[in-house]
Amino acid sequence: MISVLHLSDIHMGSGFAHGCLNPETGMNTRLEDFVATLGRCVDRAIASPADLVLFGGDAFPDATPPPLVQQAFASQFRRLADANIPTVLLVGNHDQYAQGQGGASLCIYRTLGVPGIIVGDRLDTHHIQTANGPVQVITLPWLTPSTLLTRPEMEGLSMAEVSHQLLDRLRIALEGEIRRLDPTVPTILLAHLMTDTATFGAERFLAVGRGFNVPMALLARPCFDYVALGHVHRHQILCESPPVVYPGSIERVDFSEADEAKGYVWATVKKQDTQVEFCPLPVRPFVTVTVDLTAADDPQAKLLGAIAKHDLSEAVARLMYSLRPDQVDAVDNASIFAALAPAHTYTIHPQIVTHKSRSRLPELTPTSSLDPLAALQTYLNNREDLADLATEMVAAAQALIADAPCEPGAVSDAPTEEGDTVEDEALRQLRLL
Ligand SMILES: [Mn+2]
Repeated sequence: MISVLHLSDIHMGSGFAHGCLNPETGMNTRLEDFVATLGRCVDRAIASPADLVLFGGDAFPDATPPPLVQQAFASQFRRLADANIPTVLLVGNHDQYAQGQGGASLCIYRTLGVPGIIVGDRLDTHHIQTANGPVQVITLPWLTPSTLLTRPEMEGLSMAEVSHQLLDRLRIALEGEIRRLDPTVPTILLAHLMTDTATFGAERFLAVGRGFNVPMALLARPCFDYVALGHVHRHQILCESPPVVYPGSIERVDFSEADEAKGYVWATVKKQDTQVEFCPLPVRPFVTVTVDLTAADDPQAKLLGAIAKHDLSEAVARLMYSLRPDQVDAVDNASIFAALAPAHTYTIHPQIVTHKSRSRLPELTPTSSLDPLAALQTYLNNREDLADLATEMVAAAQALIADAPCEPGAVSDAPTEEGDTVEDEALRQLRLL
């Protein structure tokens, strides 16, 4: 039986806007949060101890983290190396350089030859000797079309055809690894990918079409005793036997993760009999206070009353309220600041509602089932100011969605910016395609 600590999606160095400068350390408090939380995972691995630590990818928000962030990350994983706990660092989409070529930020660990640390930047099988016996770990980093297909092979193909080809190649390559496995040794597949059955937040709905989804049938197979995944920030167990698990991100990366429990997975891996346990981490709460003052006789009292209903202590808070133009003077900012003071940090997003203002289009709610093109068209129909650009935008979007063999999902789990509407999100996705 091999004890495995499986964590993923650290994204260290993101969300600085949710923090503030700690005058004692000169560091952003959110970086300190992420380091402390990663530290808790490492503490557990050392204390129990774990026989193996698996990291499912996305160490940083991008492939070029600043030295301070790189160092904070390294100093935690160094503790595992010092404790002789073998560790596999998988490369996620955020860790790869822009075009998926030329390595990743994590490759420095292999270059330095850090003992016990393995970098998974390609499909490969690693035979690892742990304190409790041998284990085989197949690493499957984030795939881009260029990983498995050459440019001439992709020419003239639609996104869907590229995905199809990519899956075929993946299936063959994975089969090759599986055939060479030792059937008597426990086997783990460590992969950074999106499965066809994973649940995303509604804010990611419009990212479909970019996605390269790996079918569960390729993962949930008896040749694997544990399938350790990364990429999706919401913890979920997709299959019981063998366990196919996303531990989720270890910290809240943005407000869309406000209601998600954060943690890591403790797995006891045995041939055909692996048990998993989700271990929650005590992370900083994200709290949104939303209040509509437009019908209030006493807007100030209603606003303060709404804030008082929430426990803001040590939270990353945001206050979103709407009011009529004639109510602006009835709101006293100083007392709002005082009411929000228990929060770790807060932002205030007032919205003045006039008769002429556009409200959210009912057909563009996060749960609407419009495809991205129809959503764009609906949005443009309601934006007279964009009329001159509308035809061009739709044509560009059509060309991008239908033809471009671009990086699938390269931004699919990028944090959405706060206060964005679904429409803004749709536009941003299209620009990034
Ligand atoms: Mn990812």
